[in-house]
Amino acid sequence: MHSATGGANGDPNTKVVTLESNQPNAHFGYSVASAGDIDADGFSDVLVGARFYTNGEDSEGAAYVYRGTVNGLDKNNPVIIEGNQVNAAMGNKVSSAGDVNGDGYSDVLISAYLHDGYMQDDGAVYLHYGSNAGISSTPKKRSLASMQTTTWVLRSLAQAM
Ligand SMILES: [Ca+2]
Ligand SMILES: [Ca+2]
Ligand SMILES: [Ca+2]
Repeated sequence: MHSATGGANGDPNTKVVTLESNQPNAHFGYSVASAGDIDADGFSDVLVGARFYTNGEDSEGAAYVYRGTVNGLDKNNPVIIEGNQVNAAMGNKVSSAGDVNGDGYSDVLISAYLHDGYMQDDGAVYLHYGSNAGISSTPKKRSLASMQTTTWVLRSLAQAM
C-alpha cells in the first residue's frame, strides 16, 4: 500500500490514499461505500469489498472496514470481515445502513450474494452494528429475534418459496 504523493499520514499535501488487498484475484474494490461513522468518533469510516477474497475458504469474499482518524484514513489497520464459506462472494455489495438501532454508531450492510443458506446461492446480507470499538471482525450469527445481536443475517426466501 502506498499514498500517491508519498506523504506521511497527516501531510496536508497527501491528496490521495491508495488501498490495496495485495491478494491476487480478490477483486478488492469491486464495491466501495461510506461506512458512516461506525465508532462515533467524528471521523467518517469507509468500506471496501473484495468479493473473491480467500483466507481459508476459496473465493469466500470479504469486506474491509477502514477507520477515519485525525490524520485521515488509517489504511494500515482495516478490520476484515470474511465470508467464511466457499464461493460466498462476501462484499459484492457494501453500504452504510445508517444507524438502525439509534445508538449513535453507524451500522453497515455487507452482502454475500452467493452465500448458501436455505438454498444454494440464495445469498445473505449481514448487518454489523457499530460500537465504540468499531466493527467486529468475528460476527456472531444469531436469531433475528434477539435485540442483543452484534450481527443480523438477512436471507432471501424468494427462491425457497
Ligand atoms: Ca469513525
Ligand atoms: Ca475465511
Ligand atoms: Ca447503530
